[in-house]
Amino acid sequence: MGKSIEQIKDDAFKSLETASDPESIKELSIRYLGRKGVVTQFLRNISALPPEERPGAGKKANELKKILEAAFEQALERLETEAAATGDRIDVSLPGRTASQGFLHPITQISGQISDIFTQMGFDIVEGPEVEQDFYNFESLNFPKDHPARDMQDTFFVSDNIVLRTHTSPIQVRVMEKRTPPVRVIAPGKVYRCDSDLTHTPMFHQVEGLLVDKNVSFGDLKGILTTFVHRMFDEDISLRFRPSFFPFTEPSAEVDILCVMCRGKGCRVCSHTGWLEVLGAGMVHPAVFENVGYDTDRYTGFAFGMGVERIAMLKYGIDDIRKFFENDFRFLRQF
Ligand code: 2NL
Repeated sequence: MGKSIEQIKDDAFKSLETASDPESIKELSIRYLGRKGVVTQFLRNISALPPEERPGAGKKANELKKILEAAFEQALERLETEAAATGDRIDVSLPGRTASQGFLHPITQISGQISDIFTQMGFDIVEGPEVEQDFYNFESLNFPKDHPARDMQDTFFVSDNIVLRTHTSPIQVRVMEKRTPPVRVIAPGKVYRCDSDLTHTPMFHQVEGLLVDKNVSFGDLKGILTTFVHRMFDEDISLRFRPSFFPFTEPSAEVDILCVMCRGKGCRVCSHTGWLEVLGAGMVHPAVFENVGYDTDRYTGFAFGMGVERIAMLKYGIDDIRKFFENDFRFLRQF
């Protein structure tokens, strides 16, 4: 037979003296008391001893088993108390790790600011489908059948009769079908055009507005848009209403502001004109009112539209629209 119980005990205590961490104490416990451990093997081999030695050896081995169990447990407890008293305490003076806070995308922020300015002036926010029927996107808005905007080049066709909306005007047509004047709504949302360069992306955001009532004049349109521009950009920036054309308004105008970069002197941003185009607008064309069943003798109205990316680019002096869609955090977190 191998080592005596006394030798095993000496070995075990010597090893325990040098064990300095919980891992090695657990290993020792397995080495001596585990299923294939030294003490366990000893007890198993007792039957091989001469009969008269068996009771004494069995008793001693069982005692050693109890002694070692207690010794290992004590050693573990001692290490834990030491650790708690020294190394592993929490250092309450360490600076904490701050959780980074999320923020809205700049386009969402600007779109929200635009909506806020108009809701303060009594406009309701309305939404509608991004996949639209030809009637709501073009026909009802007085686009002739052969108008270039209907072309494959500008419009994403889903089928002959179904398109991705190219503006948010169809939302307002749907509102006019449902409500009788007075109507005062703004329609923000995503729009789609087959176009891609420095200032165009295939999807962009638009806010359109519509006001219909008795005796609505072009002067009312100028007042509302002047207030909007002053709140959006700068309380005393100059505006300019320039004659233009849209199928759905008559008369139509494009609205410019004095260049925010050079204040009218002429620079690269305003292509040396001194002015920046921010909006399109006009008095709703009678044909549009007829298409939704409004009495053109009783009601007049104005409408306007703007690109949210364009407003954001002018406000922040950004020259490439694609920056809004690249999701580069270093760009986005500046706003
Ligand atoms: C632009 C120009 C405009 C409208 C949008 C409109 C809507 C209805 C009836 C008549 Cl339901 N007009 N919308 C009117 C004039 C201009 O947008 O430059 N948008 C980015």
